[in-house]
Amino acid sequence: MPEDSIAHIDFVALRQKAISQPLVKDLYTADPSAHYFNGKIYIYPSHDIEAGISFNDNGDHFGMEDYHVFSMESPESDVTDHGIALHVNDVPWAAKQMWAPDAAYKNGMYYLYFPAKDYSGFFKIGVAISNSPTGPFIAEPNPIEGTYSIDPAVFEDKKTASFYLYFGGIWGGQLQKYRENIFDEHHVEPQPNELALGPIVARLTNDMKTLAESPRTIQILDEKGAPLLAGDNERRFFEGPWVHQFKDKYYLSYSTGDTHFICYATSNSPYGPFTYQGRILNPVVGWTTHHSICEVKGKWFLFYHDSSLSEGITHLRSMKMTELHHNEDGSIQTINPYGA
Ligand code: FUB
Repeated sequence: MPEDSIAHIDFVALRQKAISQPLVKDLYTADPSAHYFNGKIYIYPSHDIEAGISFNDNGDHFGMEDYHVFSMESPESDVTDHGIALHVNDVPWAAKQMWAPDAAYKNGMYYLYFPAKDYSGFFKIGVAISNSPTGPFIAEPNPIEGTYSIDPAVFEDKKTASFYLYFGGIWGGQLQKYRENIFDEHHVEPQPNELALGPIVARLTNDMKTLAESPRTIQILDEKGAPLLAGDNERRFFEGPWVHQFKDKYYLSYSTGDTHFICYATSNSPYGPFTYQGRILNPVVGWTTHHSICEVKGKWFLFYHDSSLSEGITHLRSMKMTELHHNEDGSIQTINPYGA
């Protein structure tokens, strides 16, 4: 929901209508990436703060500095805050803006993937490692070579025992400055009748610390097999890619940014192309919408955020969760965050 439409919102009524309440109320948390590791739910969100920078399309007001990790014994249980797991001051290459992270588990070790701006102002993606899901995580000295932009999400393909890193976001996320992995300051978002930009994917090496291949752009197709155009703002990729698997299909879900939907597309391959299927989440209060999808004991959950606790302050968000339902044919039921 855009900022200019919040002036008339009755937040008390809206919070009562909301289908779920913030998981945490003493901190602002956003972009929750949830995983079921060793019988427990772990959530890796952004930690929103008031950085004192006014709103702009570059997202400079998202001035986050650290990450906390949260856990839940079950979907119904209380949330435990495990404190600071990584701070920007402990990442040699990162200057600022610790945006949406994700985590992965492999062979007894936990890997936290995070974007931040380097000292030249470019977003890169780093990895930090711990032997505990709650950290503290020790950052590698340099960002992962070949990465750029924001919103890392790691998908483990259990069929092939491979891990894939997805990333990308336009506008403040800088993806529009790249074509075929090459940066050019003059590149801008494509014109409405040109092909939309897609999220980026690359398989990770066995040690989880580097890319095993050159990153490739994912195409999202419409129902006729034509790639989505940049002017198709209600369906095209903007930021926040996430991949999950359901009944042998790969599901790519993402935010449409300026139209504020979480949408999804499906494929037979983790590299795509993915075919657009529909909406998972209708707009929430606040400009951004960002999610993850996690299976817990045969039930599926959507983790997302909104700005209703801060009464619409777009960079002070609260993570939430609600059950997500796949239909028999594999389609996902659209969720209305404030009821029907
Ligand atoms: O939290 C900062 C940015 O806002 C994220 O990286 C985007 O996905 C959006 O949620």
